[in-house]
Amino acid sequence: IKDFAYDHPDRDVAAFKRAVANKLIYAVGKDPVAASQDDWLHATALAVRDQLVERWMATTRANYAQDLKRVYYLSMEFLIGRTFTNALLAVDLYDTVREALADFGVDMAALAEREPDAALGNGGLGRLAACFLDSMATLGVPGMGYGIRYEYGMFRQRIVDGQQVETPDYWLTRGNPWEFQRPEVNYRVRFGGRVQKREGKNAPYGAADWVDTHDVLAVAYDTIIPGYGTQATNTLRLWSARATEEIDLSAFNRGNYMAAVESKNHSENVSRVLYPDDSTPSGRELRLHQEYFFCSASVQDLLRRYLRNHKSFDQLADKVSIHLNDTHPVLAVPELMRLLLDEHGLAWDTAWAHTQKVFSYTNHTLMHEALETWPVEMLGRILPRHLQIIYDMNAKFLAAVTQKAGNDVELLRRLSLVDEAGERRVRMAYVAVLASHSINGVSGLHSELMKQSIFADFAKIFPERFNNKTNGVTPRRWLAQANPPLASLLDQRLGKGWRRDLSQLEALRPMAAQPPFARAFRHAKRENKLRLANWVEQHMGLVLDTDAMFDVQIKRIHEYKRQLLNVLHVITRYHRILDAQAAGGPIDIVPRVVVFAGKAASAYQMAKLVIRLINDVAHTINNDSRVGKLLKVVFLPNYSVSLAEVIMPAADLSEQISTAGTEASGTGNMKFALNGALTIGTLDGANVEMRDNVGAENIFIFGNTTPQVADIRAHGYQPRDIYEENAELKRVLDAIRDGAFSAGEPSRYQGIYDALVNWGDHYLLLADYASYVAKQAEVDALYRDPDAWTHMAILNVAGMGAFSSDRTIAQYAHEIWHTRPVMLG
Ligand code: DL6
Repeated sequence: IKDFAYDHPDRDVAAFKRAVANKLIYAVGKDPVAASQDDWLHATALAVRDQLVERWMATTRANYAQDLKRVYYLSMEFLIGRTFTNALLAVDLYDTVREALADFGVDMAALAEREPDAALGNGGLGRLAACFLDSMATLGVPGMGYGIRYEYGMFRQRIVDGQQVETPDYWLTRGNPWEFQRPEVNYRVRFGGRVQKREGKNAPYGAADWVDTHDVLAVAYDTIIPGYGTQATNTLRLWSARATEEIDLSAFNRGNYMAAVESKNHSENVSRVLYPDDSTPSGRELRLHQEYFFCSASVQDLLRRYLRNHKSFDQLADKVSIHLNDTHPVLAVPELMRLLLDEHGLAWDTAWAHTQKVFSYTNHTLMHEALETWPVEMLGRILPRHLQIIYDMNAKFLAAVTQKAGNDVELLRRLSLVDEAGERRVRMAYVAVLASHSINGVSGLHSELMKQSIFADFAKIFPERFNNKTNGVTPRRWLAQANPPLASLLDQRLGKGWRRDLSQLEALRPMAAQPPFARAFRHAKRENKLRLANWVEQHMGLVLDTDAMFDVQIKRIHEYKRQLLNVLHVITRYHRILDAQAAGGPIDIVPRVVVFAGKAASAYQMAKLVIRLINDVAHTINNDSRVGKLLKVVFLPNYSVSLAEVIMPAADLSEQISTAGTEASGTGNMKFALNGALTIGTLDGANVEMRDNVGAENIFIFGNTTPQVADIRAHGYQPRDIYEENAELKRVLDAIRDGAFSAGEPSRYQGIYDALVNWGDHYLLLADYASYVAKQAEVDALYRDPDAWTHMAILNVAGMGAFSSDRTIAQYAHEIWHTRPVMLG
């Protein structure tokens, strides 16, 4: 490849200038004197991408030559965010490119800000997938992400009159310089039709023909995923839907233009939007189409790749691992079975044995309402062959259970892949569990609860399949890229190695007690707080006091995450300030800026009401002259990966306050602590392991534990009693109910009051309120002592080594996928 390597700029500024100028003129087609910022960004991205291509080809060739086992990570979501800075850091060209652009009079930081986020995900699960891709490439795990190239990513959130308004996120307006379209890599994905049993003495058991289908083409788009500090790269392959027929020419010729493109539009809608609103039946059907669309294309693609080097399927499980990121890709299971049975003529038992060895599955939620099930009627109409295969899997499984455990009808009903209560539905999580050799949760607590609750019966039958893989985050994006001031301080003191080996942060422990280091650490935090304050002033016109504690809760808005509990505390502080003012005495309260950000699902009315309440409370408090600098509340609109990169490093306090037993892991909790925030949190998800790693004395834990939550519920929880008994809480709730924050419409928040006081307070906010408020007082006390605060913050950073996604991926690779890293010359 060296012979063909184009003018290799390395770290040579002049050469890189030539490369960018060439791209600008010959690829973007712009004269440098007339080029816009976006043109420069595009040209620079193309020049940087060239640097990745050689590595990419070398890795691909090595993977084939070494015939390595590959991991296919199937995920409906990859919440990648921006690529530009990440790629520059990966190829170590950050300074070179900055200088080259500066010579053209172009400010690289301003360019980087113009790149749209690839918001191809909703939240935790999608962002985890992006961190995992980064770690797989960095560790040389031969892998590939498969997903959907949504044209419209996660909606843009605007706050209008305090309320969330959703607008489309068309992230591809200016094209995407990072992707390679592969029109030649396309697969036919079939829907509908009917199944014909295959007859004749040569027809293997279970094989069938699926006919009269309506087909859509899946076309590949590839993005290079660079590893850090290695030549190894991986690929993210995203599928885009194309119609099999361009337009209906006869309809067009008759002048019926709408009809001419109707079928094309219908087909191509499949990859149009991330997570269409599934509150309507047509939204749900579209989602099922999406799920099958990307599963089918991906399984066809990986089988084609396998069959390039192998003549039979005997080695399939030695060469292929398919990982299911939650249940959204579970249709890959019956799809693999269908292809092996119907297209490749394998016998059922052989096909099933391969399938079970190939698949593994990660569960990300215990919430009953989030566990996917599909109506049998819908599956049978859209994927009739797959429904048959699922029925066959179920029949064989239940027969085996009966043989072992006898005809225990109750047990069989519980284990069945089909829920027969009410409308018959296929339980996709059960299909995943039955078909996978490994089933993992994402934190120690969650993995235990998973075995005790949703998969209790399966865990008894297949105990060896269940395991834990605690989540992690990539230090490249969440420290090196997001927090340059802290990263450069760490580089000075520890060297640069922490980027690939986060356990090196341990060496910070002794430094926590060294005043010069503590001062430098505090200085880095201050810079980050200033950066966020500037952002808020520029975008929202609000001036923040950077001496105040930045108290931050940023994540999806959900009742179980309890943003509302945070609001109860904010109003409590507000009341205390007003009382102290009224009493005329000195006000002895630690100033805080309370920051919220997050999107609510468009159909989730309660979450939207919480956003409105936060904004109403912010409006009232921020405009109350009695409060001044003592309390400010900000809701930052349109939470995204790139906004998180600005917020996380600026936080003093990280709010991780879900009801114990509800948050599977959390990864924001890790990002905050890695950036030197202290955590106030419940013993939920990965908070438990964070406490173990940083030491219980260095984290603010409050609230009922998981067994206590269960106990409270079992004994008939009475939130109204708590409300009546706690005067401060009662005053807060009454203020919300009586319109103190919604004067124009006093009853606006009656529903929130009722949910907490009268309708059972499902997530136990009132049960945890007193403990939360008391713990917040401890937080205040520590903040008054900056040295002690900084000491603890440094110890938190030092304790985050275990929460690198490199550690997580190394565990997946060794314990689940059994892959070897690629060797590059
Ligand atoms: O495992 C990644 C992440 C966890 O850290 C969060 O605790 C969990 O809520 C989140 N789950 C999802 C579920 N999305 N869906 N479906 O994002 O996964």
